[in-house]
Amino acid sequence: MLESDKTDHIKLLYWMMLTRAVDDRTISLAKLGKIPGTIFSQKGHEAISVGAACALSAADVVAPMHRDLGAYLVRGMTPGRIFSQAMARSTSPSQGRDVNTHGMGDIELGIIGYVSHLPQAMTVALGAAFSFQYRNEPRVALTFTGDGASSEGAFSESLNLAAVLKLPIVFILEDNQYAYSTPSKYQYAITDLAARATAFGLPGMTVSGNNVLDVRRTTIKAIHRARNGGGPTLIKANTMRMEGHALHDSAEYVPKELLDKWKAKDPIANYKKMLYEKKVLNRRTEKLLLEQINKEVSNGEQWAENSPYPDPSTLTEGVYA
Ligand SMILES: Cc1ncc(C[n+]2csc(CCOP(=O)(O)OP(=O)(O)O)c2C)c(N)n1
Ligand SMILES: [Mg+2]
Repeated sequence: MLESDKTDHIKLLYWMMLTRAVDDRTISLAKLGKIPGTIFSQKGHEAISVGAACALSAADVVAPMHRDLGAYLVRGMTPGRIFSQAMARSTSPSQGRDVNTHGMGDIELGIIGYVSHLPQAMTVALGAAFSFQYRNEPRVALTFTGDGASSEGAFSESLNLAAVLKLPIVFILEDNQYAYSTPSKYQYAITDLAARATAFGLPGMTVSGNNVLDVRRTTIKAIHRARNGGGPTLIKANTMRMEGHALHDSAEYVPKELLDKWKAKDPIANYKKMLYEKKVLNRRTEKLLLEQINKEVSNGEQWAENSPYPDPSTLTEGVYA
């Protein structure tokens, strides 16, 4: 294996481990009462958000949903800013106006702030893709949505318009088998959500959402197609939501056997195992990675905790209507 391939594998592992570490720490901070609002666990989704975001070029944009922490990190949002968003501090991307991933954007990093109303992030990404096409810029928009959100009208409308206009956009559908407490079988009657793309005349493909290489490879192809005038693609990534919908939800409605089955498919543990087998990873490198991640997480947390809350006198700033 080439040295550059090794570095690439280690980078993917690093982003997924960092995503999980930030997620785990945010949940702990919430349990310590340091976070207003709730937290959406990212566990099980790391390979999707990291793999897809790693396929983007610097000038592209991403419009994430609420389980795409990895995409924020890959695009350059620091753990400190993510913690400060969760703690509603003035140094956060939403300047303390919102918590968790809601409104957490940074256009300088090519991240469109998360739109709470599902799946409206798709329509904003669509607008960005339209502007790229209109201005003849070789840029692509990437957006994520969930299986539940795909039952909303804006999902179909976005796919349709993107296909008609051949827009440079890639849609990732994260099928984690539940939308809040509703399992897939009560949401839709088709067996594979990727088939929905066919109805609108764009390619729909399925990837293993727990395999970061599979996600990245497929997204790279779709981005290449979009950038070269080939139009949009829908990529459906299969995974499992490994925690409740949000912190308050113990998800007793999810069968334990299903969780056990998917625990064995953990995207990080399996990738690590593969890297050990290929001799890309060894104990020393793993230890260094962990030390680096722990440092970033604890420095970020401290920075966020030391950041002030927004000054009440700024309350109406940034309000346009
Ligand atoms: C239009 C709309 N209805 C309801 C909600 C509340 N809500 C937030 S996440 C969620 C579940 C979405 O399920 P899915 O799209 O499968 O994403 P997942 O949470 O499983 O990742 C709901 C109902 C919302 N944000 N927007
Ligand atoms: Mg879901």
